[in-house]
Amino acid sequence: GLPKALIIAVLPKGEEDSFAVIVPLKTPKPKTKTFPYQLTEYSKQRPLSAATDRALNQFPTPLNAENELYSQFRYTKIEGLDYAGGDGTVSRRDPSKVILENGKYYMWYTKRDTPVPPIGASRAAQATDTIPATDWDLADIFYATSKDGFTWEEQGLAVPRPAKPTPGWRAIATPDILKWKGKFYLYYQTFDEPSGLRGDYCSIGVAYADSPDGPWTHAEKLAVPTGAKGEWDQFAVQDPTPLDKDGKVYLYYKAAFNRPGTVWSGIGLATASDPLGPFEKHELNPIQNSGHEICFFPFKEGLASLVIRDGPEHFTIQYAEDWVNFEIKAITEMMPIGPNGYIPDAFTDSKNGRGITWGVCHFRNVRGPTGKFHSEIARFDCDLSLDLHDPSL
Ligand code: AAL
Repeated sequence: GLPKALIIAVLPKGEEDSFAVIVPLKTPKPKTKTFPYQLTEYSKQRPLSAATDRALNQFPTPLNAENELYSQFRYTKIEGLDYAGGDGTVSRRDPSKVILENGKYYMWYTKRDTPVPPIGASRAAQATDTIPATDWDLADIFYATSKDGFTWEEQGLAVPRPAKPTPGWRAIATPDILKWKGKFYLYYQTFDEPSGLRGDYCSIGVAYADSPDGPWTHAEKLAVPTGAKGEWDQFAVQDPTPLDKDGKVYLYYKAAFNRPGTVWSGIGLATASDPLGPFEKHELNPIQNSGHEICFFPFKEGLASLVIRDGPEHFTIQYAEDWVNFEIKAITEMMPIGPNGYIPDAFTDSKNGRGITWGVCHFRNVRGPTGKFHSEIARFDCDLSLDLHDPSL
């Protein structure tokens, strides 16, 4: 007839260590404690389950709204971009960071405008000069500007596919922007075969311009080639994401290693003293074990990262004070796909990154009225800023 356990609830206002715990009656009462308990102190007095141990002793920050690097995400359809009535022939995806220049927001992205929708990676051998294999096959880099980040106007082609045999002649995709000493650099994936033929194989190329409106010059030389045979990034280097730190270009990229076969994503870092290279791959690569498309932004003295989709740590937000050794700071949900932020301090090397409140991403497999699919760029909003009330954000 006696109860087997007591539920102790400790809920003092404002105490981070508030908790409720079921204490079996056999457990000797902690002698010294009066409320409020310090949870970690108390936990030393009896054995912990693996899960409680992780929660109390291994996660360095609270996984809740008080955590600066925790956020959920809100999505808004953007106005002004046309998708050919959703017939699958026009697709936009994988947008760059948003930058503010000449009083306008700019973004660059993959645009495919082909006579027919893609036939799929598994049928890549049947792709032709006009029939795309994947959504980003036969694509070029376009750009759009906006006054408010919600309505965008496409300004046209920024970088076209170069002529054969220059790398990227088949497709260029997934760009990101760097502003460096008053000039602009676009990094993107270069494909020399239809994506899907052997895998999603590509390298990283670069183009440069004096103005965000171009004209852009596609550098003949690759910025970041794939790794040598047997290295983790031997098949593909993707999603280039440039930032600057200590007078160097820090370029993060993904390699879906283990391909062909199970996709096991890793994120690497390559650095250079000049945006056109040569880039040196970091000795600790891959520096993240998870993630797909990449979104990094300076945060305090370090670098924060949205870790999305693939890998054992997907759907987390991570932080590396040294920009190399990342730790999980938050676990979240419904993260943006293919995102990049509006990062006012992306290129200031301030050592005091302020975070982000919005950016752009894409939605894949948007179904049109005739049942065909394409990708669309959307806006996301979040709360990953230390200056939420700063009107410049
Ligand atoms: C995206 C990105 C890269 C891939 C493909 C187009 O999710 O990771 O850009 O190559 O898919």
